[in-house]
Amino acid sequence: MTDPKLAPAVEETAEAIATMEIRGAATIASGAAEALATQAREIEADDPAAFRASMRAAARTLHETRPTAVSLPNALRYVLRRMAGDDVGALRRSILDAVEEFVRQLDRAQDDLGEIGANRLADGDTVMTHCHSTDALACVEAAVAQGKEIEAIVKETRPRNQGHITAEQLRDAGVPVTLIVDSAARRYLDDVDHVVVGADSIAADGSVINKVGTSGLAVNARERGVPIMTAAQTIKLHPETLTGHTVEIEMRDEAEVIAPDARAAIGEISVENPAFDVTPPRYMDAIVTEHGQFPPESIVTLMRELFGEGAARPWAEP
Ligand code: RUB
Repeated sequence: MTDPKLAPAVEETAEAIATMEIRGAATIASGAAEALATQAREIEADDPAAFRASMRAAARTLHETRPTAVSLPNALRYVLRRMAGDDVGALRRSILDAVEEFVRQLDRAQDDLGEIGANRLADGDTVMTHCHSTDALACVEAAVAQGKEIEAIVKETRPRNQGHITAEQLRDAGVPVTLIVDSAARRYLDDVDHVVVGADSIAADGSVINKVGTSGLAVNARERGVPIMTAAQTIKLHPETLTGHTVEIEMRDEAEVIAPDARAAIGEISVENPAFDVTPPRYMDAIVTEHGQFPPESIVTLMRELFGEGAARPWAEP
């Protein structure tokens, strides 16, 4: 049997996720869902079985791009689970409806968690950020919309400097921004009232998996007595950790850390480039979701409520 055909947009989205043109957990989730919608719209299938197989193939291609970003399988699972119908037309409609609902929920979740996170920030606060998280920014932006004056100290976040995106978006929101190198974070924590970070995924024990450097920042914030919150929609909760699986950390290209010629000039060295790290729950004050804020250790209750049915992998079915 030949492999089902993929819509060009699926390949393009997969490439954009792999190269991080589309990045950040929530944006990856909505990008992948939209790609499934395009697949459903554009692919000609002779019968329901061929349509279903083509949707699963599209989901597989998307899933392989950044396999440790849990929002990606959560998005694919949400859409494929709702694929239903006796003919191709009905199946197609079910996918398009599911994607529309998924993206709507994602937007609403971010607005809702932004309001909740904003309540933790006071007028006149200075926040420190790490990397670029749309969920974390939603909290700061909502605080500004509430009329609070907020300033930001933004870590550049090596190796890819996503802090620059944060700096630009905060400037656009009217927030005064000071950009610092990552290693200056502890020095500037003395000027900070609240650290706000996002999450790539959250484990059942309340561990926060986020851009590498988050755990060191959290430990330093605790040592300086500065509260730290993670803003994370429930799409970031990692259902497989409910059954004891550990979270795999994505290792990225070494060339992101050092250019090949500079590396060659140094001589024989090895280079490691983990994309994320794990912050144990004891270093995080709160996880803010669209369902409210939780001490990290109690996030498991919410996970059971939302993912009680487990973590199927519908894209892996033949
Ligand atoms: C991005 C990162 C973000 C989370 C949350 O890493 O760690 O903090 O993904 O983002 P990368 P959001 O740049 O490697 O994707 O809140 O936008 O979902």
